[in-house]
Amino acid sequence: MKKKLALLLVAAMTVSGLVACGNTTEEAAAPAEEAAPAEEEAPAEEAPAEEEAPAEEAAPAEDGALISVGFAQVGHESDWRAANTKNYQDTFSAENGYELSFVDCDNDHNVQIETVRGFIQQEVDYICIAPIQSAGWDTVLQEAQDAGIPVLIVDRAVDAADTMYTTALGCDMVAEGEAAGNWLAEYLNGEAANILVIEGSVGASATLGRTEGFNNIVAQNDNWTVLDSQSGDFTQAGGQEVMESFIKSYKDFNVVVCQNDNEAYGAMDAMDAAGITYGVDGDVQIISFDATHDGLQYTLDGKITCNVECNPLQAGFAEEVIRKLEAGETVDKWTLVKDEAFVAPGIESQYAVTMSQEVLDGRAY
Ligand code: GZL
Ligand code: ZN
Repeated sequence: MKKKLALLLVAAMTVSGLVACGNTTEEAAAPAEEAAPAEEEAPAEEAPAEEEAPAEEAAPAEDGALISVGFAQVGHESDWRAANTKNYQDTFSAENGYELSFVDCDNDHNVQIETVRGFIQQEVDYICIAPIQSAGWDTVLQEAQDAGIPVLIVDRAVDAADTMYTTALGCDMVAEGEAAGNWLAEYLNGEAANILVIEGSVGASATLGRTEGFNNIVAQNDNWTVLDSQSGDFTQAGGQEVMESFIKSYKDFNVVVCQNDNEAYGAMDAMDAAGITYGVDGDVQIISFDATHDGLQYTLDGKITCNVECNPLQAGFAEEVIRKLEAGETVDKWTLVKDEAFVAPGIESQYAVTMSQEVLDGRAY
């Protein structure tokens, strides 16, 4: 919204001989306009809807105009995603000077592509994309570039040249997979492992990276066997369904790797139903990813033995980039969101923090 009005202003000023500001993203100070209604977050159970929220009086940023940001979010598949969504909505608020168009793309790549096209037509100032899958982005990223709209790739990665977007930020998923593997090697201390893997959503960089990283360490341990590796789509139902099928096919497994906490909860339900014991005192060690609050509670309780964090509070990094671009500064191509790993009480590890109530109470999400 701001862009179109500002361009008109710039045109008017140029015609009248006034010099307009140089930077493409630096807009002439458009008068504080009635904030256009931002799309409300699609309620989790429905398909993403672009409902018109009632126009609300928004506190303008210092130069009087709201910065419009379109955010094409993966979906609402996990607790991690809910924390990530809330963090963006809290950060890109009207009182902070933003008009956020948020769309929950419900884990559907085609919906996500069309959502980004919608932001381009809307002429938002910035587009944030948390890509559901890594492949298939070149065309729409080119369209955004042709429209002169900076694109931030957030949380997950795209298989596109980094000249196709302004910046990317997120965790190092390969490092997360390797952290899980390194901890397991330390914990097993030479013992054999028969491993089942419940992968995340097919084609997601979080899945690809964690799988690659973990397998890098599997390759270093001759007495480890990955019996099977199936996608649980980062959901609890998916984790339970895959674990139930694993239990039918495999008897002698002693490690289950779940690529996020919600899958781990599903896997635990399936093992409970089959009378299979897990955790520090059980027959099966569970490795999980995300280290959400509930995931770390299970780790503190010794049910999940190792939990590799992936920090969802990333909106601040995105806002910092936008502020720099607004100020005409250059930005890094990549911002790493650091994370660490946690292990159940009683386990000492060079790769992970030993859980305690104090550690859990000190977590921000
Ligand atoms: C990781 C993120 C993943 C989480 C899952 O950065 O993309 O997606 O691990 C979420 O919980 O669904
Ligand atoms: Zn991560």
